[in-house]
Amino acid sequence: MTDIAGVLERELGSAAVVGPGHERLDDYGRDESPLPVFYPPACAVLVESTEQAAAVLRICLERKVPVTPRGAGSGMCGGALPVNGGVVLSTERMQRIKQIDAGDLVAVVEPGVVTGRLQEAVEAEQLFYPPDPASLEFCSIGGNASTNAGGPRAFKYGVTREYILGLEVALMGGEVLRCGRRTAKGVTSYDLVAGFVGTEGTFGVITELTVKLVPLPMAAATVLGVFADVAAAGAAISALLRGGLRPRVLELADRNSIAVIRDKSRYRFPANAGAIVLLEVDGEPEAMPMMMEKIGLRCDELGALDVLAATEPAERRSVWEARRLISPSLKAGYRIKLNEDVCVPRGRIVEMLSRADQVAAATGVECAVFGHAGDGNLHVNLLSNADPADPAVRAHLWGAARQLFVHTIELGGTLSGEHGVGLTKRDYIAIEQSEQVIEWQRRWKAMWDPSGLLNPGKRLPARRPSCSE
Ligand code: 2HG
Ligand code: ZN
Repeated sequence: MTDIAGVLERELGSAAVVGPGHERLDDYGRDESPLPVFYPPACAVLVESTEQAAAVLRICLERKVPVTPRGAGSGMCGGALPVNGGVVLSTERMQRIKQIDAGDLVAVVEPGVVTGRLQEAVEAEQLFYPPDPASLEFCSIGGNASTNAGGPRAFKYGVTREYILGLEVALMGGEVLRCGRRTAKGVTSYDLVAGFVGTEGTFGVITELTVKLVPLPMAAATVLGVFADVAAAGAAISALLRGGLRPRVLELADRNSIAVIRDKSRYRFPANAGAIVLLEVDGEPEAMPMMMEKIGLRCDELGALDVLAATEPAERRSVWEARRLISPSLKAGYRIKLNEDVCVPRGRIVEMLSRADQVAAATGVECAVFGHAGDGNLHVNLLSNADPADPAVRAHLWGAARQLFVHTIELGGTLSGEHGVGLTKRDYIAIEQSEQVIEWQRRWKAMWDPSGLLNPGKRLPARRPSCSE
């Protein structure tokens, strides 16, 4: 067996390699996946340049060692886990913002830049990078591109894919490819960039990104509508969507999600709060009061128990802090948090909420639902305090997830709106996609990675798909 850590240390220097015996090595065998899983790598390499990333991919191919790219490790589907061991190639040290160009409305960045830091840097120049995954304080832009991350503001501004204009990618074997453009429009090539965005590091390792920026909205305001239950909130969301309102955010959280943030929020939720709808608008400062009043009145008409309108930055920040705390608070409150992020067509949101209820009732699994309801993208969290190591417990929860997936597909939806497939959804993909579609994806993957050594075991089921864990 190759001493791959030793080889990489000789080529790249020991500072770059987290090898056997290093206290941090185990960290690279975990991520934020729902049911705790651990796949120890032989070593992790913390590259600092494109050349180093390319060298790792060359050496791994020469030595036939699997290599798994990793950003900040905030992924929730095991996409960055080295399931076959080998090398983890981490871009966490590639943190340079190389350029922010207000004239061209682009930024050029390295993949390890934390998304929230990029946002602060561009906002200081009156520019805006809209994608806002809930983990924006620690996730990185390379990981966001690799998973095509979403976030609340995707409702108005779209997901990460819409902001990636150009990429530099290190390919298996060490070739470096620059593709895409810096222009607002461009149709001269097949869309190679789209091929790397959202493919979870299975085609190549992103080493530089040219991202699109937009002008910073001059003002924003947040409205929180409190409803008696999730059915009332869902109906309100559908009515708001049909009424032509165009907030930048349209989120929902149910009773169990409110329960975990109730004590952490500055806003005192009414005792009978069964669901909340969170809306945010942006635009000219003068337009804010009128827009907020309109939304507030509409929420009242739709049966809201209470409406909070927040314009002050501190007040808005506290609403958002509470929203972003839902996921970590559920994680802290339960031994198992199996979080799915199904997405249905907008017209089926109310039905999907009731299907989630049905799954909870049929399986007896506790459930919290929140997320980007305006996009039809619901984080259905299946929760349990049973022993996560017990195979029967895991099978029961995955059985509930499977039911949820089947309901989602019946409603014309998709298994993941933003978190990805990685490892955890790989064996359920056949519920959504035909064998023909899966087979074409296998061929596409084989074009970029004929050796099958780059992020193996992800996204695509084995040739005979099985739909159990
Ligand atoms: C969010 O929107 C994240 O808060 C996490 O996508 C979702 O934990 C979850 O289910
Ligand atoms: Zn989300």
